[in-house]
Amino acid sequence: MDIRGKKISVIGMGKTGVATAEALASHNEITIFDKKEPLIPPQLKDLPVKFHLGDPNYTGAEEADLIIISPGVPKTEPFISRALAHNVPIRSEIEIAYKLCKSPIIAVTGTDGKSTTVSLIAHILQVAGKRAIACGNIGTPFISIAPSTTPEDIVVLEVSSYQLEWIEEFRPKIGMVLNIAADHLERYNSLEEYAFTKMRLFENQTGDDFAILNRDDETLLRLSHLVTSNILFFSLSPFEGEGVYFSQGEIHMRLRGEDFLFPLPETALEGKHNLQNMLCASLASFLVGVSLESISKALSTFPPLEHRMERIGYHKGALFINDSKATNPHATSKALSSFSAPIILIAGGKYKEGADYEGMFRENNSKIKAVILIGEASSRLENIAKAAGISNVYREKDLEGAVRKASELASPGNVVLFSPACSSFDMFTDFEERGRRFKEIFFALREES
Ligand code: UMA
Repeated sequence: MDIRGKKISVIGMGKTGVATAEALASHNEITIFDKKEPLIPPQLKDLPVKFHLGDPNYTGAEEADLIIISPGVPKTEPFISRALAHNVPIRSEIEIAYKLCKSPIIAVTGTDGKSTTVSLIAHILQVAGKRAIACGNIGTPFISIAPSTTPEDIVVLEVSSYQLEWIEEFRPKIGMVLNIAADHLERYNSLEEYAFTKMRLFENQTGDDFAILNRDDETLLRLSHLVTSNILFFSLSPFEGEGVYFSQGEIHMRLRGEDFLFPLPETALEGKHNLQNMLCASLASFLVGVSLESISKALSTFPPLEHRMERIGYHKGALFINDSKATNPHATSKALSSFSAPIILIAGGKYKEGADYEGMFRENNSKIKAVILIGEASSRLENIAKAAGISNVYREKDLEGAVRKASELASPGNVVLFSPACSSFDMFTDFEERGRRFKEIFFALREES
């Protein structure tokens, strides 16, 4: 679809909607709709953009040639059926950005590890002298960089299931799904529907493209028949077939029948989940021509991201870790499994319906010394933790109380892990604000003693 000159309704005036309006305003008639009344950002003030704010019905949104929908807007909003009844096409921002983009795309989706993997791939490519641009769900909307891309750049795009709901031709050169675990079940009717949405990443790929899938993930293995491009697997154990695996300290790749391997260097990334992220980032980089030597060098120089297993320091001999990005029990479980030392876990926030909290506590109960809970989910999580065999469970009214309690309970050699397993929206704007607050409290506490 050629969108120049079209009348477009942009739904949502967050990062996506603002970037979409900015990118398209000079050639299109744009109206932005938002159910709330956010402040109009300065970058839109001088553009020929109309605003329809504070109307939860988005009245008139369907009177357009095209609707571009923000990821946070669910498919159940009634204006969507009105628009479809009027044959008004609805697309996500990544679909429109894809059409404007001149670079090959490496797209990364999955429940956990997306941002780390995207940043890692971009880092490897940059170390190898390539022009890599990390964007998408990681925080910079794809459409904000797409118009200025060139065929020499490589876009490394973090994609959420929300963004895949309204694609049409979006086709990454390399796509990868890292894992599937129960998440966002308030938006999807089942885990299956969520997983199918993620697999849409591959729906337009052809025999010229690559699909990288986690062989250790049962759901992905089962859904791999949906892929029509070249499938490559990654795994933590050796397997026959094309892809990448880890064995005896080495990363092994097999491509077109040829074997390549290199020793895993010392890296700042901890845990099995990060090893998986390194495997698929290495494979994707190798596919776009980066040497094994450059990959190894880049793995050893990659700094961990803020709010993801971020070591913030020691207090009373205990190591404090900020893993605020862990917004579901799957991510927290992985964080817990990264340590052998006794762990004081600070968790809680907004409960994720349908997610496996019981499994998270049960699988790790022998190493959890205490659990400190905050937020809306705390009473439900307390019952679940106790039923899973954890006796030391405390509830605190806020994050500061939780950090103080953790410091009281901590002994030298312990790990205090802030990995909430819940979203942050009951107490904070987002996981970043939550993580920053955790760090502030930690540093203030250390200062006091
Ligand atoms: N809004 C409506 N109607 C709705 C929902 C929202 O009008 O039904 C309005 C809100 O009032 C607000 C705006 O839409 O003004 C917000 O839009 P949005 O929720 O789509 O958020 P953006 O600011 O555009 O950010 C989005 C992603 N947010 C979501 O998917 C919820 C960001 O991912 C992403 O970084 C950004 O685009 C750039 O691509 C965040 C996220 O939480 C980090 N993602 C989820 C995740 O990672 O689990 C999927």
